[in-house]
Amino acid sequence: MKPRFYKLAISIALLCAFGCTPASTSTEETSEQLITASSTIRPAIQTRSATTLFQPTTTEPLPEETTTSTSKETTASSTAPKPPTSPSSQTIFSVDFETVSGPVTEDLFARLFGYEFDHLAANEALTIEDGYLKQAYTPYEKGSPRVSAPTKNLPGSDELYLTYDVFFEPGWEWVKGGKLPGLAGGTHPTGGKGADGTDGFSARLMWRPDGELTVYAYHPNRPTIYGVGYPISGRYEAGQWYRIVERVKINDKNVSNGEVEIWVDGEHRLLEKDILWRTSGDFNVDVFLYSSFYGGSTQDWAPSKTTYARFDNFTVTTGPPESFAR
Ligand SMILES: [Ca+2]
Repeated sequence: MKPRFYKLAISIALLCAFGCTPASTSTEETSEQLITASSTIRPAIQTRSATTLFQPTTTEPLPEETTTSTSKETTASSTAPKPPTSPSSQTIFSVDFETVSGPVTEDLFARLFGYEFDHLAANEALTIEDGYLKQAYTPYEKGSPRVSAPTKNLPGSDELYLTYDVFFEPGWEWVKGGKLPGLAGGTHPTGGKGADGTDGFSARLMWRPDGELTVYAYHPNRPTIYGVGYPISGRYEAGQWYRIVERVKINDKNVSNGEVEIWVDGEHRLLEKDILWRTSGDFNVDVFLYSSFYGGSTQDWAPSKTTYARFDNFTVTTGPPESFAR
């Protein structure tokens, strides 16, 4: 068995060990019902200082992993390595939602982030209140409406870090899973299309049943047309903030040496190596992909009622962020 398929088999086995169906590693998505709109927001390449960053606070440790994990993962312990630091890390954008409140329009979204977005679909689900971004997830026949906003013109890099805080409000339902923001490149493919190595990739996160998280990746070596899951160790709960840091490193063209790495509240939770994000494609890590919805594409992915999640402190940096914990 080739090493790549062996690794994918491990990933699939892990997901299924957590109680999912085999289909869960290739979550069905519909084409994402995007509402395309043009925008005339100022061009990109705006570097902001990291002055809005945050004081670390003490947090309760995450629940211990209760099942097997891959050997690549680092479990939390007092001897775990500290997150990396880099004095040369530059902030591409940092958004803390402290200056405005109310409904989120496409123009407001672009102004806050300082970047034009390819589109902002289903933005009526988004509001800003009390210094964070709040998303409503309304049940419908395919999960919940696809709220999606990929940046345009983000300065590309062979490696970027995305940091954000997420809080699933009390009453949250995990159901079968749904999408969370992540880094991407090129045409930022999702929805069972693209990612043939020449066009682009995506590396969003997902929540999974019972509070598990995974990286949900589109790249040319995935086993189906849908994304492949790389489970993030730990189990997460509604009613508390988590800080996610995602590092994505592009691969050398046609060489399987790309990576994705995840920390949660400063604890190292995933390092997936040997990824082929691109073959000959002329793109790198150059998209922040806001994307969040329940699904899947069938009714059984939908929550039983409208649920809510909060997001805060979206930051993209060229190196490790200033703080890995809230
Ligand atoms: Ca805030």
